[in-house]
Amino acid sequence: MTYTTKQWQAMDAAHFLHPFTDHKALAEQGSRIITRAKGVYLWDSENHKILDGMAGLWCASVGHGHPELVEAATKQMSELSFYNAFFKTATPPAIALASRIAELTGQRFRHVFFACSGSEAVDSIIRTMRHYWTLKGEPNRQIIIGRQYGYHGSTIAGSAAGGMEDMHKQAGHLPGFTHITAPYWYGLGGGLTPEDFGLQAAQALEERILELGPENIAGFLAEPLQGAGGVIIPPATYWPEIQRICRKYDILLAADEVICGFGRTGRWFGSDTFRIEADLMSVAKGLTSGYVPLSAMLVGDRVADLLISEGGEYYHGFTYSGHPVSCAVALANLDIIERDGLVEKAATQGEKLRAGLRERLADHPLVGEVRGVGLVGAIELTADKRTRAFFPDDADVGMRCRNHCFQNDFIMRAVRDTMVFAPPFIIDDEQIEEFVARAAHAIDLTYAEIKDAGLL
Ligand code: PXG
Repeated sequence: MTYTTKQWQAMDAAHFLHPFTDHKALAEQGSRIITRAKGVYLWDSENHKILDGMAGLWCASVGHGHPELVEAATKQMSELSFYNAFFKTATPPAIALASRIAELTGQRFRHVFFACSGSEAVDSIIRTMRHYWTLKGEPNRQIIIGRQYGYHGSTIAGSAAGGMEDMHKQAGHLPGFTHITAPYWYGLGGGLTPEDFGLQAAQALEERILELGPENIAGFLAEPLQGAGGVIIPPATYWPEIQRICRKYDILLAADEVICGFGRTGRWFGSDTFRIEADLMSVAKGLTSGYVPLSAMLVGDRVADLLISEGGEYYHGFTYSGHPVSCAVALANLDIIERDGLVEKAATQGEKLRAGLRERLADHPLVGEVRGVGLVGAIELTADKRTRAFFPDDADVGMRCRNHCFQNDFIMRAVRDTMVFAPPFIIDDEQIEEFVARAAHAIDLTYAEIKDAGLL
């Protein structure tokens, strides 16, 4: 198909409804048409080479265009492109991947249920938690506790579990969900030390449990670090206290590892990095590096044993649960991550990236903090470094910075005024220097623009 950029943009505006997009505004501007990618770079229809600081959308861990993943998909498609797992059948890639994932978790999660998206994996967790308590003879335990700024997907249940107010307003409020504060020290910690604030944020869970009655709570669902909420990394005191509270009230704990899973934080799972002992986990993105859709709910023995021994038929599943092509790609992807030491690389390259950003930006008047773990991180843009003050919402400082990145062939995401990044694990030292230079340039341009606009 050889259309011009303008033709693509016109067709796009006429027919394609994008996720999380103001379509009227987009139609005025026109989409950027991304046509190919290799390693850490994307190219658009005008042949601009763009540094992808978001690994697609937190997913392309092994980089774009890896020939081994193309080969794995091609091979599996020619051998068996699809068969389902509903009626006493299974395919080798799905079986092999389930056991491989169990192995990667050190057999802490020995059972795996496949779906296509992170949202579906989260939905599976919610219904599995509720089913577990019904089987235990405590059917009143229905409430799922999530968090402010939590993101668990965009299905009705996923958005209800997440803590994004704008989503709740459009999707409607489902009963059976409640949210506690986020462990966002930079934004909410005030004068407290991160340690004291972390404890306080965790104790909000205990308060909510007591308020609603532990006999009504199914579980607590949380990301090890909150990705889409702005790469909110909890203080060290947070997770141990959450763990203590879940144990005390016998609340199921589910770790949503859709972003953290498979190396993003420099360990295989965010649960390893933050020492979380969850009963269930959801994984997606990094499982296939985003080459094909695949997600999974990982079930620990406490839940799996009851589900299997007492549950009877499990009335849940998707046509593509355990899709053989997706599973074959995931197996090849995990092979690459292991063989090439990419989990360790995420840790070492992440350190270099943060060091580079701090060296370049620590004294920048617009930068309040650079934080991260492994290859996921954030740069806070601030109106006042000393007080960590935010700009007014309508100043759109984060969006201005995102636009400067984009116009200069570099991708970072803006969450409020927090710039977030999550590049592929294969990013090399030279590309890290390029990343730092491009980020600094975009922040300089943003600073000049908001000074001109009288916002500083
Ligand atoms: N849980 C977490 C922790 C996620 O980050 C989902 C569930 C849902 O996954 P699916 O595959 O249903 O999208 C996610 C997805 C962003 C952004 O802009 C983040 C996600 C998705 C889209 C955009 O940061 N995370």
